[in-house]
Amino acid sequence: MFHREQLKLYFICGTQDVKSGATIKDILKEALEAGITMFQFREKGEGALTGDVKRELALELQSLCQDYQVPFIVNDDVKLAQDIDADGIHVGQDDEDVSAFYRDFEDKIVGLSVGNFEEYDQSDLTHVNYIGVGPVYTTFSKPDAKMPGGVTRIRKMREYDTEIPIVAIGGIHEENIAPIIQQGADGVATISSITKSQNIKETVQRYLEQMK
Ligand code: TZP
Ligand code: MG
Repeated sequence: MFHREQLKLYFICGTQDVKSGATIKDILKEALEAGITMFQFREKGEGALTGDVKRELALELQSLCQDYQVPFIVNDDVKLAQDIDADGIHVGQDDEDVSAFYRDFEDKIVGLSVGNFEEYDQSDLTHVNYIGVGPVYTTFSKPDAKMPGGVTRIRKMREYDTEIPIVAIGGIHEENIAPIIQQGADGVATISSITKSQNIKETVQRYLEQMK
C-alpha cells in the first residue's frame, strides 16, 4: 500500500554510487536507522551488477528494508521486482511501459519519472502512484540528466496536477529543500547527499526536521 508520506525522504542507491570504503549495505542500514521513508535500488551505468549477483544484493537490501518497514523499490528492472516480490517499481520515460506490468503491481507502488509537461502529457498516470520530477538542481549522479528545472518546475507541476504525489529529485541536499517542499512536493529523493554524507544520521535528521 502506498501513502504519500512515504515520499518524504526517498533514498536511492546502487553500487555505482558507493565509491569509498563503505558498502551499500552499511550506508542503507545507517540511513534506515536514521529514518528514511523509502528506498530505491538503482543499479545503473558502467560496472552495474546484473544477473544473480544483482538479485542476491537486491534480496539483502530488501531484507534490511523489511526490518525497518520501509518500502523497497526496484528501478527499471520489472522482472527483478516481480521475481523478488519488491514493494514497487520505478520506471523512466524510456523504460518498460506501465501498461505492460501494472497488473502485477496492483497492490504495490509504481513510480514514474516525469521531467516536464511534455512527458507528463504523454504519460498515462492511471496506474502510477507517484511521479519523480527533476532534476531540480544540477546533479552529478546521473550523467545523462537533463537541464535542471529549479523549484519553478516543481511549482508548475504542482499547479498542473494538484493531486498527484510528487517527489523532487536532483542535486538536493539538506540546505535546499525548504523551497521544494513549499512549492508543493511531497518529498525529496536523493543519492549523493546521503552516500557522501560524513554523518548520515545527522543528514537524515536535518531533512526530516524540515519536513514537519
Ligand atoms: N534522476 C534525476 S536526477 C537523478 C536521477 C536518478 C540523480 C539524483 O542524484 P543526486 O546525487 O541526489 O543529485
Ligand atoms: Mg530508468
